[in-house]
Amino acid sequence: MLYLVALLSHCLPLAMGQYDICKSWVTTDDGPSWEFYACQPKAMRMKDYVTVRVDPAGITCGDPPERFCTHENPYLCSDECDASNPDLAHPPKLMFDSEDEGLATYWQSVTWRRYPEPLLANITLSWNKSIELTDDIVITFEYGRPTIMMLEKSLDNGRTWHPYQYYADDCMEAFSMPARRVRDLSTTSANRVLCTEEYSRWAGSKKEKTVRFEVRDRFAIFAGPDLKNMDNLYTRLESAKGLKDFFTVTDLRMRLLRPALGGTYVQRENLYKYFYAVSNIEVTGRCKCNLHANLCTFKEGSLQCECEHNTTGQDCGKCKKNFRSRSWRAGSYLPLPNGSPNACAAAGSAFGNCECYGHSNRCSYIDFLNVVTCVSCKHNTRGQHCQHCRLGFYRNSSAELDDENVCIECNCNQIGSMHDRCNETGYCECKEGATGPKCDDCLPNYYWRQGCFPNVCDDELLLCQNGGTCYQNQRCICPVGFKGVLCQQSRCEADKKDCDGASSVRGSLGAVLLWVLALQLCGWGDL
Ligand SMILES: *[C@@H]1O[C@H](CO)[C@@H](O)[C@H](O)[C@H]1NC(C)=O
Ligand SMILES: *[C@@H]1O[C@H](CO)[C@@H](O)[C@H](O)[C@H]1NC(C)=O
Ligand SMILES: *[C@@H]1O[C@H](CO)[C@@H](O)[C@H](O)[C@H]1NC(C)=O
Ligand SMILES: *[C@@H]1O[C@H](CO)[C@@H](O)[C@H](O)[C@H]1NC(C)=O
Ligand SMILES: *[C@@H]1O[C@H](CO)[C@@H](O)[C@H](O)[C@H]1NC(C)=O
Ligand SMILES: [Ca+2]
Repeated sequence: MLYLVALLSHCLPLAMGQYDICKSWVTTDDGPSWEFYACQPKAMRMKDYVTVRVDPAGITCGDPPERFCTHENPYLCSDECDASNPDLAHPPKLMFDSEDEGLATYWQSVTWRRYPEPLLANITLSWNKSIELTDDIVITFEYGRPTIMMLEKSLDNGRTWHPYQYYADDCMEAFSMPARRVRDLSTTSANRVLCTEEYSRWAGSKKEKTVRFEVRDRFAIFAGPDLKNMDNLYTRLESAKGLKDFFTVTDLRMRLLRPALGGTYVQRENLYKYFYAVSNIEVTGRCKCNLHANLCTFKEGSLQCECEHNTTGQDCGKCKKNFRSRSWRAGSYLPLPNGSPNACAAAGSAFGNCECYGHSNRCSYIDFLNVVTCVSCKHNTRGQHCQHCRLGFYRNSSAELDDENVCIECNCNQIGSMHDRCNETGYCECKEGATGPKCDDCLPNYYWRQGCFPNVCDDELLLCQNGGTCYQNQRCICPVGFKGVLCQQSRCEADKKDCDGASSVRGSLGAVLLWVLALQLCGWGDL
C-alpha cells in the first residue's frame, strides 16, 4: 500500500491533471495486482476534430464576388471577397486553421445589402462525440462582434437543441431578458442560461474581438478564482444534478442575428460595412468517457474513448460482453483523490456464482432454500438470475439476455384484451370480437366502441331496409316512417298519426309512390 501512495503522489499532477491514470500495478501484502481508478482523457483543442456547417446556403461571401469595407474605413470600399480566388476567398474552414503568425484568416458572410431583412447566419459545429468543456469557448470576430447572437448546444448529435447563452448589446430589447454576468452567479445557479451584454457593445473592431462562453468563471464558483480547489469542483460535478451535463455537448451552434453596427444606427447608404467575419473558434474540452478511459483517439472520422475497466462503446457507456454480472455505472470522482472506477465485472466473478446478467447489483442468500438470488432486478426482468421478463413484458428475441432492452412491454389494449400479459412473441389474449397483436382491432363483422361489438348493420348481410343508411356499423338511420333495428318496421303499425303526417308531401311523384307503398304495407290498399 505504501508503494501505491508513493507512486500516486509522484505522478499525480496538479489541478486539471487529476484522474489521468486508469490503473496501476501495485504490490500489497497479498502480492502484486492491478488497482483501478476513475480516469479521464486530457483536455484537447477540439476545433481540430470538428465538422462545420454554415447556413443558410449562399451566406458565405464571394459567390458572386463582392466588395466590402470596414467600420474603421467606411468610405474606402475596396476590399474584395471572391470565392474563386484563394487569396480573396473566406471559406468556413478558416475559422479552425492555425494562424500563429501573419495575417488573420477568417470566414466571412455576404454583406447586409438586403437590409432591412435581417442578416442571419448559423455556424454549427459537430463532433459526433460527447465532449466535456474544460475551458472557455472563445469566438474571435475580425471586424466587430455581432450586436445580437445566441449560442445553442446539443447533447444528442443535433437531434435536439437548447439555448446555451444569449448575447446582445441590449438584452431586454433583443431577448426580453435582464442582462447578467456569469461572474455574479452563485453555487445554486452555476448552470443558469443567461443573456450577457459584455461581448456585444461596440468598442472598436480592433480592440474587442472576442465573444466568450465562460466555462472558467462557472468553474470558479466552486474551485475559486484560480481554479485551485478542483476537489470541490469535482465533488460538485458528482453531486449537483445536471451540472456535469451542462458542460457536456456533442454540437454547438452560433446563431448570428445582427452584425456589428459600429456603435451607431444602420446607415442605409453604406450597407457594405455590415457583415460577419470569424477568424477563430476555440473550444477546449475532453472526450466524455464516463471516467472509464484516459485516452481518446480520432478514428474513422470520429473521436472515440479507449475504454478501460472492461467497458466499451464510444463513451465507454456500457459493459463489454461477458462483463455484465452487474449493471454498468459511470466512474465517480469520489472519493477524492482517486475516485471509484466502478468497473464492469466478469460473469461469475462477483458474489460467488450468482449471474444477474447485469440487471442487478445485489445478490442475497436465502437460507432455507440454500440459494443465492439476484435482488431488485432492473430493466423489467425478474427471477433468480434476472433471466425472465416481468409479467406484462416479453423477451426481445434479437437482444442478448444481458441487454438493457431484453424485456419489451406487452402494451395490451386495456379494453380489448383479457389481461396485460402476452406470449413470447408479444401477442395479447383478446376478448371476444377483438384481434391484432395488442387486441386493439376488431374482427370482421365487429365494430370498435370502447371494445368490440358485433355489427348491428353492414353492407352485406345486415342491410338496413326501406332506404335506411348504416351508421358506422352501429345503427340504421331510418327514413321518416320507418323504425326498427334495420328500419324493417313501418311506424304506421304502431301509430296511425305517423301515416297521416306524411300527407303534406303527397304532391311529388316519389311521395305518392311512398304513400301507396306505405298504404299497402299497412294493409289499407283498398281504402
Ligand atoms: C438557425 O438554426 C435555427 C435552429 O436552431 C433555425 O430555426 C434557423 O432557421 C436557422 N437559421 C438559418 C439562417 O439557417
Ligand atoms: C459517429 O460515430 C459513430 C461511432 O464512432 C460512427 O459509427 C458513425 O459512423 C459516426 N457518424 C458520422 C456521421 O460520422
Ligand atoms: C477486465 O478483464 C480482464 C480480462 O478478464 C481482467 O484481467 C481485468 O482485471 C478486468 N479489469 C477490470 C477493471 O475489472
Ligand atoms: C430489441 O433489442 C435490440 C438489441 O438490443 C434493440 O435494438 C431493439 O430496439 C429492441 N427492440 C425493442 C422493440 O425494444
Ligand atoms: C403467440 O400468439 C399468436 C397469436 O395467438 C400466435 O400466432 C403465436 O404463434 C404465439 N406465439 C407463441 C410463441 O406461442
Ligand atoms: Ca483563422
